[in-house]
Amino acid sequence: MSSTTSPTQVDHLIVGAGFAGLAAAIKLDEAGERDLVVIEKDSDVGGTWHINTYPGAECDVPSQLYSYSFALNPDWSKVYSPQPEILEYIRKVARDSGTLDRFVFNTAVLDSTWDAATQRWNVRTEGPDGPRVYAARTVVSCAGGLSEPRVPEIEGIDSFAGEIFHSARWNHDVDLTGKRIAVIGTGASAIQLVPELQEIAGHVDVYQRTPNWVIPRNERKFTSLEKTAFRKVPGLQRAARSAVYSTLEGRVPAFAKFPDLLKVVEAQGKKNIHGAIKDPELRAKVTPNYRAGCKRILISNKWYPALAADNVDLVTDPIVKITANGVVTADGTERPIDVLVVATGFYVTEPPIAEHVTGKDGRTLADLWNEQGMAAYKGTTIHGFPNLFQIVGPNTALGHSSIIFIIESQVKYVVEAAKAMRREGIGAFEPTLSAQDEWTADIRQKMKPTVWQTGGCASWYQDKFGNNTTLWPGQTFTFRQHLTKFDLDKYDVEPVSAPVKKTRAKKKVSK
Ligand code: N01
Repeated sequence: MSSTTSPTQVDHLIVGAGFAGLAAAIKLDEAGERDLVVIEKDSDVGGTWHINTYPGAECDVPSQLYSYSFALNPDWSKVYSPQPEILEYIRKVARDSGTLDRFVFNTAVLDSTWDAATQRWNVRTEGPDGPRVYAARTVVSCAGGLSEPRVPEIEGIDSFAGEIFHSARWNHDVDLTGKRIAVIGTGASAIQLVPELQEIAGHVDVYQRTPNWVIPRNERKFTSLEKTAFRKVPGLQRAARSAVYSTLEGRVPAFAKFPDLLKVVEAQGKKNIHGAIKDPELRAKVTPNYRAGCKRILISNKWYPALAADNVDLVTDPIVKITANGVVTADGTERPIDVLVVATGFYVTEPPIAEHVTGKDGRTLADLWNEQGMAAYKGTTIHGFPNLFQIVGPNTALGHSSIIFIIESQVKYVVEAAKAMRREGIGAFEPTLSAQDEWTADIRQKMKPTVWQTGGCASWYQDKFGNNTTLWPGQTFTFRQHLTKFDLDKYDVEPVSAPVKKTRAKKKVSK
């Protein structure tokens, strides 16, 4: 279809086919909201778990909880699942859901513009069949907070003559055996991939700007008896999931109100360092000088042993430039390399996608958020951007538990909103500015005593104004309580201006 033909009318356009987009499709479909399309820029479902294929990629949240509540999986091989297993899980849930016929792959959203006259979003896409326009009653943005790789702006990085790639865009065509490799970054991705590289590379230089607290990973395989019991004993797996949930929630008071309690984590981190590293200089280099939890607490049994290996150097002198052949640090040393891996994270607080979303007064989301930082009512809806839902929007990410709990909470809110639109004959809704401002002010207040604000580190949780616009500053069940009902009294609402297709609820996908 060419862009000159009339737009495809659709009730709900979901952008992204990761955990969030798939949950939105399944739950809207179950509620009878069948007229939906999921646009995905990649070739498959899975989102971050489809894209992040770097060696050693695994989840750092136990899979009993890092999975949908409506699709428990008794077959997880171990406590923390590897990326291929999580991807296969998402694929299976997608196949079983009966919604895949409405997924459009290899298609990018170019821009989305609110049209007040039709009470629809005009969403331009580009896919294998060329450009297309959808006119959608609602847009559910599930593009992910960690999807746009951030490549560091280091002088000369474009002049590097060897292979260079980001951890989230791994180039599997490059044979790394025996190579001299530099890895920039020591975050969650780097601590997983460096031990894998150490085993095969000739030499690895790890460039660390700030050390992280890394505690042991209590990993183990599930026995076949456990898997059978999860499958056969009613309620057992749900009880196991609840136990993981409660353990992780039990940590919230330390993060949110009493950061000094996190000294316990620091003791675990120091023990982890001392167990693997003998060299006092290296021990000092990897020991953080801020409160644990201020940056994400990482878990690994392999990171420190890898740093202590003979073929690995941890470089803490700042990088000043990159040449055709290597990396130059402030002390003037140039370390030659064949391959440069940038494990430098993502655009989180200034998501590039916001530049392509234009609200009702003609301003983009990026214009708005550049001025005042990211903000959304309940992390989900935005004043001036009617009928738009942000899944994993501002202040919904977690430092302690499974984001899938948050995703399911937000998706419930989307479904409740869709029902309200039909029940009340609503054509357009947006949160009132006062509701959104009150919500944001409350978050800022709650954020003040948290370790993310007081812990003495710089982190990507904070935006350029110094506000933590990324994390939810409390218990996840509180977040869920806030989103159980679609609270119409907090919204400016317009009646529907054109007839809307009928719906019929269908049987739930659940096990
Ligand atoms: O990215 P990061 P990530 N020069 O932003 C450094 C999730 N995740 O991809 O700390 C030199 O954490 C930067 O240094 P500093 C998880 O939510 C989950 O590792 O800013 N260094 C840091 O060391 C995680 O939090 C899993 O001083 C530069 C690193 O690069 C999120 O993804 C696994 C630099 C970036 O670390 C992001 O993790 C993996 C520069 N110019 C990831 N710029 C699970 O297991 C940046 N750095 C579920």
